[in-house]
Amino acid sequence: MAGIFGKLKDKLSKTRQGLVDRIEQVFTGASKIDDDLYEELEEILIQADVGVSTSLELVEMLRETVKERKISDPKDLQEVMKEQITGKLGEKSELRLSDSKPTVYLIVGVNGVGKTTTIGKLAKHLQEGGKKVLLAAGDTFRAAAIEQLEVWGERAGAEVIKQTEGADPAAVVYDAVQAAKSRAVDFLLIDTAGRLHNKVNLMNELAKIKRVVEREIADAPHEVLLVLDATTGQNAIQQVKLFQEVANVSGIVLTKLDGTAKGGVVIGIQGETRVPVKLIGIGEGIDDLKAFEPQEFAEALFV
Ligand SMILES: Nc1nc2c(ncn2[C@@H]2O[C@H](COP(=O)(O)OP(=O)(O)OP(=O)(O)O)[C@@H](O)[C@H]2O)c(=O)[nH]1
Ligand SMILES: [Mg+2]
Repeated sequence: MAGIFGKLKDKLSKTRQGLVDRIEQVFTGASKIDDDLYEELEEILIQADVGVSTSLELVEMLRETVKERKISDPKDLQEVMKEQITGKLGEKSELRLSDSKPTVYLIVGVNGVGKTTTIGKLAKHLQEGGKKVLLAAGDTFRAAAIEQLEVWGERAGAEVIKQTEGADPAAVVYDAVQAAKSRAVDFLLIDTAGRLHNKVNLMNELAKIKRVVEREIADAPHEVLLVLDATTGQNAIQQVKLFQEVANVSGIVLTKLDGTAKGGVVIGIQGETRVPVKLIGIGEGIDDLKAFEPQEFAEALFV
């Protein structure tokens, strides 16, 4: 049985081809370790969306290791690269849980990145683990957004607190927090809009939602999860900076890693922002959400 690891490996195949296989070709094709090799490597890393500064750092680290360990055969470099990339991916970072009910997660991100889908998948996972989950339809900008969340709620077996299109999202969230407290649910997952009339409105609205949650439950939200679409590559890193300013992002959900060659962006995100990737999306299905485990991710890329 290939199992979950096999599935992950399979979903990451494009990233593996664009990043790891190309690195390997450089190492196996070279007769010696020289500046040309380092330059080629740098180019591949940057092209694979690892991010310029993280790419430069990785190459510099490789140069130092080559000197330290007196490596002369380019074929020995693949293992060193794997070690270094695994190091850049950091330690596993778990979702924070509240000591008392409910644990509240606020889900933010620009439009179309996969916020609502992620909430549906996460709700299913939590419900399966015996937890009671409530969803808040904080995206009141489009009627379809509320319906979409309801469809996911049904699939996951989680109730949805909603108002009508155009309602004040902070009021929906207030209602949801009260319901979560009175029904003693384990988790409240709050969906938010990815697009409003303009960016300033969007950011103000998020700040307002967050204030309502903070006021009603002392240490909530327990996570502000920023959802990023891996297929946007370097743009994703810009989005972290934007949302950090208003929402104090505590974790990242990186979606659409399946079928993209831009999965190297996870190395850049971990290298260039201080926000840990906590979950990854590897498909549109309800079971296609995984905890991000750096070691396992690196193995799936390199094996
Ligand atoms: N392949 C793939 N598709 C995904 C993944 N996550 C979400 N999607 C798809 O991305 C599209 C947008 O997902 P939504 O969940 O509606 O995104 P959103 O952030 O809620 O979008 P807005 O509400 O418009 O801001 C849908 O077609 C999803 O099926 C993933 O991990 N892999
Ligand atoms: Mg949505």
